[in-house]
Amino acid sequence: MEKIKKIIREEAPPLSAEIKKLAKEYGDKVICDVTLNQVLTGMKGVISLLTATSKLDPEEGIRFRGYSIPELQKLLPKAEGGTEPLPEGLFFLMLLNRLPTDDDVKELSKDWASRADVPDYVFKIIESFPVGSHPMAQLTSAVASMSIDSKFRLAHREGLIKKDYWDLTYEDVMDLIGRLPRIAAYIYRRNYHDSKFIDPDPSLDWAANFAHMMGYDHDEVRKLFRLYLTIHTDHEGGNVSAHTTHLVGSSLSNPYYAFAAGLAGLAGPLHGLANQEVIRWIFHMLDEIGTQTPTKDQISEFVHKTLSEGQVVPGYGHAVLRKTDPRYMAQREFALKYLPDDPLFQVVSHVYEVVPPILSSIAKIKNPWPNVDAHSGVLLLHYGIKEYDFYTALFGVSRALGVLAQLVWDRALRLAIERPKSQDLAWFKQKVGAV
Ligand code: CMX
Repeated sequence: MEKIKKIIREEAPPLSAEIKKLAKEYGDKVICDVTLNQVLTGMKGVISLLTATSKLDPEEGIRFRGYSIPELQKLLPKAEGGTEPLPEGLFFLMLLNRLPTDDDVKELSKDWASRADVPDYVFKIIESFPVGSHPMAQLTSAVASMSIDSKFRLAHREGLIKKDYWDLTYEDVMDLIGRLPRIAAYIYRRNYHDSKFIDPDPSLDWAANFAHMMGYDHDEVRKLFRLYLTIHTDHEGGNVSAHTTHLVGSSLSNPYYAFAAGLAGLAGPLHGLANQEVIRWIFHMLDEIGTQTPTKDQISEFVHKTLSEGQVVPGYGHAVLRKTDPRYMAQREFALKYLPDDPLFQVVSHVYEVVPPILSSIAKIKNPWPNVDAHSGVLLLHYGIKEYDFYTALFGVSRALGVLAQLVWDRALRLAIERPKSQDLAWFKQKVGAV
């Protein structure tokens, strides 16, 4: 989209100059002390990344370029007759730091649709996986494979100059976002629907088209997909999928490699895979208790059992958040509106009442509240998307929008290759005076 490129072309040089000036004048200022505990617990709270697209407050939750989820639900353009924001609009906001008009969003939809053709070799790679293979393995490989066509990679080989890095990165990012729903839907239909593939409908918006290619054309599913693919996009820069995409991209690896690496990180059970684990855990609980309508006491007993077996309660806790995740609340509100009587939603609601007090009583757990993954599965199940090992792929398609918008700015601002310093245990012991 020429309008997007024009804005980046105009805004990147002064911003880049501002960063250089800041570094020159204040580069020696200390901005963050680091304790041994922080090093040993995954660098929590160590401020070491420059991310523009979103910011996470422990109490309030995520804000995308300053806007909370309820604000975005009001302010972002919606599909005709739709109630939920279109993910296209959030991408525009994250990328350009301004709210899009209805026309901006329509144009973006069209642009992505025009880039949605997936090369045949990608389908062949997916076909080479045994049917039933985990969708994240297939999606990661499919995305990585497209690096052979990366416009950035090919131009870099021909001597692309630094100030144009962002332009070709942008082209790859837009191609990748355009293709992702088609690829994910192909994996879905092949794994679970006897390879009965459904052609894209380019007249639909990005989210509705994705639902359509998966086989779901119900108006409420479209609404759910728009919401789902909006709220999962970004969670500032330090989470595993965002940080990995940034880190790998910092070596000038092309966007396909960088995002494939991010997807591999998302596929861990402590991160995005938790959305499938939540449903697996709930089904296991219902099986074991022997009812679809467990009481709170029965749920409590099962939670204690999970903990006593040394397992985590999936969907609860967070590295940064210290309150209920607003992404959980947005999904709960959707459920209250569209599926208040769904029996599984009742179970999820009971779990929400039972789990926080139990986790709060365990001193080491810093956040007893639910995160985004505690709620997403029940909504998908309600509409018949029951293949829960696909859920992380849905998360991944959404996550592309945030981390790839940031990747464009990483290149536009020419952020440096990442290279923190590591030390061995002896060094740390000496440093803190433990020897
Ligand atoms: N159930 C049981 N124990 C939990 C827990 C939970 N839901 N959340 C944290 N803990 C435990 C940790 O495992 C850790 O135990 P050890 O010291 O024995 O290793 C201890 O409490 C301290 O953890 P923390 O500082 O509170 O949390 P972390 O920042 O280390 O981890 C997270 C955060 C999300 C990985 C963790 O809360 C967890 O495992 N939750 C369940 C999995 C989950 O829902 N992940 C999805 C997160 C959202 C996303 O990225 O998609």
